[in-house]
Amino acid sequence: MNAEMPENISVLGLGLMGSALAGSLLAAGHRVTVWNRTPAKAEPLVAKGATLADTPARAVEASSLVIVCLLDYPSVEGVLEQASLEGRVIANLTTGRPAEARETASWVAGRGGDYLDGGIMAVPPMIAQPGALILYSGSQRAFDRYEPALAAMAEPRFTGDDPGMAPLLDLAMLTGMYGQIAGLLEAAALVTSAKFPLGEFVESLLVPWLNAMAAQQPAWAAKMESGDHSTEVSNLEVNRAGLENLVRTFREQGVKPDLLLPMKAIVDQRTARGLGHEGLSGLVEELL
Ligand code: FVH
Repeated sequence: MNAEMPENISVLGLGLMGSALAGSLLAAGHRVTVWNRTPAKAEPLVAKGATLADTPARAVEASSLVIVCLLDYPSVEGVLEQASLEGRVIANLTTGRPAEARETASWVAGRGGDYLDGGIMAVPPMIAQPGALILYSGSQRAFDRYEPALAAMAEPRFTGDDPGMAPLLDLAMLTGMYGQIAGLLEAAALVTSAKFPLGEFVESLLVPWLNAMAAQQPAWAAKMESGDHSTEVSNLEVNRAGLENLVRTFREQGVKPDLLLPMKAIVDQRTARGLGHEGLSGLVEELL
C-alpha cells in the first residue's frame, strides 16, 4: 500500500510496540527513519527499507514527525534531550500518567516543538489491523496536519487540547478492562470450586451475559451525568443483599471473595447513608 502523501517519519524506540508502529508506517509507503538504544533491533525494519539513525539527534533531524514509543517518560526525556526539537512534531505514544504528559508537552514546547500525546489501545499484533485505536491529545494543529499518516498505525482519535486527556482516557479504558478481569477471576474461581467445566461456563454463559450488561452502560453513563440515580430495575438495597449472598457463597465454597469485597463495601456505605432506593449508578458519587 502506498501513502497518498508519503511523509518523512522518525520512530524512536523499537521495542515490540515501536517496531510494529514503524513497520506499519513503512508498509504504508512512508519514508521511515528509526533509532533504538539497542541498534540490533532495527535490523528487520532496515531490511524492509527503514533508515537507521545512529543517534536520537540524527533521527529527529531526519523528519518533521517524530513518533516516540519507549518504556516510560523518564526514558523519553532522556532520549529527546539529546536532540534539537525546533519545528518538530513529537507524538509520544509511551504509556504514562496525565501529569507526565502535560509536563512533557511544556518541556517540548520550551524547546520549539509541537506535542501530541497518545494512548495506544492495541497490542503489537493489532497495529494496522481493524479495531486498533490510538487516542491523541495536545496540539490540534499537529494532529490535523498528520492525521492521514497516523492512520497507517491505527484509527487516530483526537480527544482534546489538554495533553493529559489521551493518557487519562487510556487509563480509564484499562480500568474498565481490569474490572472485567477481576470479575472473570472471581467467577472462574467459584465455578472451578464447583468442578463445573470452566471453558463451557465462560463461552456459553459468562460472555453473552457480560455483552448484555455492557450494552446497558451508555444508559448508566447518562444517569451518572444527570445525577438522577432513580431505578425501576434493581436498587442498591437489592444489590446489597445480592452481594451479601455472593460473599457468603464464596466463603462456603472455600473461595476468597477478595476482589469483590471493595464493591460490597461501597454498596454498604451508600446504603447506610439512606440511599438504598437508588440504582448502582449512584455509587459513582461515592468515588468522586
Ligand atoms: N506492548 C504492549 O502491548 C503495550 C500496548 C499499549 C502501549 N504499550 C506501551 O508502549 C510502550 C513501549 O512498549 P513495548 O511493548 O514496545 O515495550 P518493550 O518491548 O519493552 O520496549 C521498550 C523500549 O524502550 C526502550 N528503552 C527502555 N528504557 C530506555 C532508556 N532508558 N533509554 C532509551 N530507550 C529505552 C527499549 O530500548 P532497548 O531495550 O531495546 O534498548 C525499547 O525500545 C510502553 O510505554 C508500553 O506501556 C505497549
